[in-house]
Amino acid sequence: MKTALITGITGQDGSYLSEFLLEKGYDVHGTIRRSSVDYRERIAHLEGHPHFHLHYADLGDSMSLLQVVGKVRPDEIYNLAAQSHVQVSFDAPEFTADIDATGVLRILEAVRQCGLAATCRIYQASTSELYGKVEQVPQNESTPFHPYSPYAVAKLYGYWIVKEYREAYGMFCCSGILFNHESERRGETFVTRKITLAAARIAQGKQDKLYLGNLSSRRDWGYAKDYVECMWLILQNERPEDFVIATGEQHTVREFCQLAFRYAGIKLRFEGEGVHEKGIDCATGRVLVEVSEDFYRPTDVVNLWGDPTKAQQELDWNPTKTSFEQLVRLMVNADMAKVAVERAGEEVRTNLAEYLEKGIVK
Ligand code: NAP
Ligand code: G4F
Repeated sequence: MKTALITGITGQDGSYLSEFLLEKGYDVHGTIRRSSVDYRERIAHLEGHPHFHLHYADLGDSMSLLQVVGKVRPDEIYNLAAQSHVQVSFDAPEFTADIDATGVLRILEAVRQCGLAATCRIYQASTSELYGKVEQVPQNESTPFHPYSPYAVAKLYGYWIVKEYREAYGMFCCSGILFNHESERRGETFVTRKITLAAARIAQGKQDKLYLGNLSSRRDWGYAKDYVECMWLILQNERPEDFVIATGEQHTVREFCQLAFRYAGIKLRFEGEGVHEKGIDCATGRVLVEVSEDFYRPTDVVNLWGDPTKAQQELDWNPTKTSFEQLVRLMVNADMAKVAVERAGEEVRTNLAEYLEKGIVK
């Protein structure tokens, strides 16, 4: 039985990767952080599984990493932990650098210090944000990098230090340059999930309006569940190499928004430009989407479009397993159900309060 260690196991990708590796028969270990609130929602269903184990560690704390790597002695490490929000990296650039850049070095050194350099394979969660102010479309493994946020600059260090350890010490460590991947488990402040949740709430009368930033920004959006398979394939490859993981298809935030609202039962038309652009409900004339400068970034990456040819040919990976339309639909369906359950809960609470007040129930 192979042993895997996943940092960032509570995140979107960590949860799907755990399920995938457990299905493959791995003993899965993950690192978690102490929090005053419950943040293990995405992995709650796995707790109690005989091959699923959690350990406290932080990417900012070398001692904790040394301890967990030394104890677990993994065959494979998937370093998914990161401050992963680009906009937040402008507000917390030093923290982002510590975790997303130096944190990668801490993992590599922990593996070396524990005497596992020759046996442990390491996957680093790199990103299409490295292409930043893009110099070529679509982007592949040879496209020049031009990072365009504190997050991307930190991730660029992660990319290069992985390459350095591969060349200097012969370690099997690789970066997956992953383009945006989404799911019903995506964090609620990333644009796709923010849209699907708002569309569901607006459709069910629980929200009036959605405020967004740059509607013309383009992304190559894939399904997270399909992408974790590729992380694994990268570590099963004969040689340690870096791969671009993307669908090869590009859409604007505006297109995502229009489709999400359509699946929630609302036909939107967009009018105006820049901060004055609005998304209007064709049936009622109500303005449902507005632009707010609060969601503009000091520098924004606006043209990401990946070329997954290398992963297709060398890893035999299928980039179009889940289409863009299927992705948007499954996210909207999940949020429609989530909002319906919340509404039902509210109704039960309101009725119960009324019954208690009237003495109908005691
Ligand atoms: P996510 O949902 O934001 O999850 C991030 C994970 O990192 C969480 O488990 C978080 O733990 C953990 N973490 C944050 N700071 C940490 C620290 N100081 N020490 C230990 N753990 C820490 O991100 P994701 O979407 O799953 O992405 C996974 C990785 O892929 C990230 O490295 C991200 O930068 C990268 N990536 C993502 C995409 C994408 O489109 N999703 C694309 C390219 C690359 P808590 O739950 O405790 O906060
Ligand atoms: O959903 P986003 O916040 O994702 P972003 O910045 O592309 O980063 C994600 O993908 C990267 C891979 O390329 C990962 F490395 C990273 O960890 C993360 O998972 O924003 C997408 C686009 C941006 O151009 C942004 O300006 O959507 C635009 N946008 C427009 N309105 C918005 C909003 N983004 C957010 N978060 N919120 C808005 O209201």
